[in-house]
Amino acid sequence: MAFAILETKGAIAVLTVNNPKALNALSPAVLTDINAAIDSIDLDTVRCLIITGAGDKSFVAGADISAMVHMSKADACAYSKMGNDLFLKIEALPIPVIAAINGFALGGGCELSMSCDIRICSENAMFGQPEVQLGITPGYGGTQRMARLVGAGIAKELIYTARNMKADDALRIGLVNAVYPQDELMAAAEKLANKIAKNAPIAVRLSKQMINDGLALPIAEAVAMESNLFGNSFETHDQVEGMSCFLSREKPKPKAVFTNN
Ligand code: DAK
Repeated sequence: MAFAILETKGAIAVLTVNNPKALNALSPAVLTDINAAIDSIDLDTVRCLIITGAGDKSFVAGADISAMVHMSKADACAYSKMGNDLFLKIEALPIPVIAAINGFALGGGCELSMSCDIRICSENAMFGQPEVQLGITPGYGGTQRMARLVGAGIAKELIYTARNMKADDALRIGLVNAVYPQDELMAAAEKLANKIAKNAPIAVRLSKQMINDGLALPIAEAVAMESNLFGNSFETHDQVEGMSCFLSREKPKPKAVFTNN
């Protein structure tokens, strides 16, 4: 049985983390299968990826506690690197990634969602970084991405208290963009993904790169980087088509297959 299922639907793909017996917890085998599924995405045709969890109870209930219980310090570092390398790959994937959070997003599950570009969730979603309750720290980027997404004060409260947070609170602090009834979540995720997929792919990819790279830079360097990359969307099919169609009041047709021009 694959612990990650990849389904392509036209210009979008859906990756389902599939370890339902353990509420989709991230064992090393699950991480390996997610990694392989990500590597198998055809980035020439797929323009947006959705990540969700199997079933209607859990997105991902964290790193697999049974796999960690007897780990040495060296094992723990290797396990942390395995997850961190994967989450960095998701964060840097050229196409946007939407987390469709359909239940528990705890520990490594919350961290997985934070490596995605956009988070939306179901009404029963539950977020948290419970690691300090288990005698460990977040190990898949939680201390870093949570603080960047919702601010250091709220991130510190959530991480130090290990408390769980419901969907409406996650919406209030900006951890998720929207909350839907469970049975409407995937349709909403696909609608959002298709809206992104309809836009010029080079411009969308560049925008992702600019936002991600710029967040790590002082503002003057960040806008200089934006100016440099801005030119890369010019002289492309979609720039010529998009602008000339605007002027002639026609509907632009972005290219079906990704190429560098
Ligand atoms: N790992 C392993 N199994 C898990 C699991 C997890 N994180 N979460 C749930 N399960 C398993 C349960 O053991 C149970 O298995 P069986 O007993 O049926 O065999 C099954 O899923 C169903 O769970 P429950 O029976 O507990 O279901 P409930 O509805 O009663 O409760 C729950 C749901 C999500 C509230 C509860 O399962 C729970 O509290 N789960 C643990 C949540 C958690 O603490 N997650 C954070 C894990 S720590 C690092 C690398 C990574 C990390 C840290 C450091 N380095 C190496 C430095 C990340 C750490 C984490 O993510």
